[in-house]
Amino acid sequence: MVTGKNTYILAIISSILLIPVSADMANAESVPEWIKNNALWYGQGIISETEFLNAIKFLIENDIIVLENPQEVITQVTEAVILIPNGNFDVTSAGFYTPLNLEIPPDTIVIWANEDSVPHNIQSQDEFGKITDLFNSPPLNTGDRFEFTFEEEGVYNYYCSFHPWRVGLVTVK
Ligand SMILES: [Cu+2]
Repeated sequence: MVTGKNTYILAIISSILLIPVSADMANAESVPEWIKNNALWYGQGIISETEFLNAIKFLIENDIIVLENPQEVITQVTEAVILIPNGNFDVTSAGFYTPLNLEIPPDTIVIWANEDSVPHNIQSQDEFGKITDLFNSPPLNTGDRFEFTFEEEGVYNYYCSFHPWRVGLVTVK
């Protein structure tokens, strides 16, 4: 017969197992005997809920249950690449930035990669074509890269001051 308390223990253990844990968790031998007894005693009503939860706390504090660091997940950043393709310098060519309008979530690192045969730069500007100081790369030779992290939502314009007919967009949303 499953008592209320046993059901509660099962719920706690189930919820612990749903938390991403490292492979060390599988090593049941590292769970001290007194904790296994605590689970039994809790089920039998011999010890209190607080004492039982303290046993689980012990497992976490002693790295027997290893929780993934939630902070790492939250601050994880992604990268996106904008190619400056061959022929980009040529006003008559179709060598547009690829993609021409990059759409990304906040906190994405954008990397411009110069695959053209001549140097380019990347200069931020506003929607009217006026230079802003948000980002400004040095001249990028063939094979060079420049990166900038977009933290906030918005539409960001940029161009190349050597070839001012080349304009591109980064949309953060
Ligand atoms: Cu250029």
